[in-house]
Amino acid sequence: MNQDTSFSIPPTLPAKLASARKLVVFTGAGVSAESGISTFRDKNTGLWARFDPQQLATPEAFEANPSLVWGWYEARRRSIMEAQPNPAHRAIAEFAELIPEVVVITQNVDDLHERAGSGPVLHLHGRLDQARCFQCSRPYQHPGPPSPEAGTTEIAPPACDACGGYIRPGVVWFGESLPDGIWTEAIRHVQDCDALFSIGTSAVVYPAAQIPILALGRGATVVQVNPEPTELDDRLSHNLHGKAGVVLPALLEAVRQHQRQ
Ligand code: BJW
Ligand code: ZN
Repeated sequence: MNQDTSFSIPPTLPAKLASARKLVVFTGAGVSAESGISTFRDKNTGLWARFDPQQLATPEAFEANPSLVWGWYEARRRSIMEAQPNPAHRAIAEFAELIPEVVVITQNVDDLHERAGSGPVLHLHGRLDQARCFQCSRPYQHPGPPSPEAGTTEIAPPACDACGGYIRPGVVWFGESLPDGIWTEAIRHVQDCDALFSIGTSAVVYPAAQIPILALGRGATVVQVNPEPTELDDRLSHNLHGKAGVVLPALLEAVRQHQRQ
């Protein structure tokens, strides 16, 4: 079956969304896949199929080999800088024209939601362009784009102006807490929403994966958009199996049409 076209929008869904007061859009790597950014867990193209997360995405890995980790993240920072928002990012931003309050909660470390015009955007796992000191946490401003050799070789991280410590990527590694206040703010929005989209996430990383479950618990309309099955399938009544860049514009148009009637 062609997964791009296997979804159909349940007839009652546009009306439910059109009457929502607050929509939370929860996203993962799949929403940026059509912009050319790798997901993590795809069996063939995912980052974790090609690289070992224990050697790259933990504080211990950075302490063991800071240049390996910094060089790898600089290559990813470049691929994000070169990428453009796709129709899914744009449709999500346009939902703000139809629903009074729309909040994006993303696990992604790219800035494609912001570049598509969404706001506010809460980054549960940080942002790759917001580096800071590994020792004293002082924010670090990248002087420019990554060097062309990023991705082909190890690159020593810059030193912190304040304490001389290594600068680290602005992301949340395994075993680390989410950024101060962001998790609390995200939960506050979820507890207050009447609709939630869970888009392009395998929903296996905690605590982020609790977000759709919490929305279900409060009786919100929860819609999942994903071409593949996920942990959430059995719990949700609205599973739109397709690519985000196809499903989201169609869903936006269906809600628009309902509001015009
Ligand atoms: C498409 C598509 C298209 C493709 N359209 N869809 C409870 C139980 C077990 C373990 C734990 C637990 N609690 C904590 C843990 C440990 C750990 C964890 O969850 N481990 C599990 C993996 C077992 N969690 C942590 O360590 C977290 N910290 C923590 O818990 O601190 C304590 C704390 C508790 C409470 C409050 C506050 C603090 C930190 C987790 C940090 C995760 N970091 C990473 C790396 C970020 C840096 C980097 O970018 O390198 O974040 S891991 C990686 O996974 C990344 C992602 O944000 C995250 C989620 O992945 P995502 O987005 O779902 O991507 P994929 O690849 O998994 O899925 C993509 C999906 O898209 C697929 O379904 C595709 O089908 C789909 N798709 N094309 C739509 N076109
Ligand atoms: Zn420092």
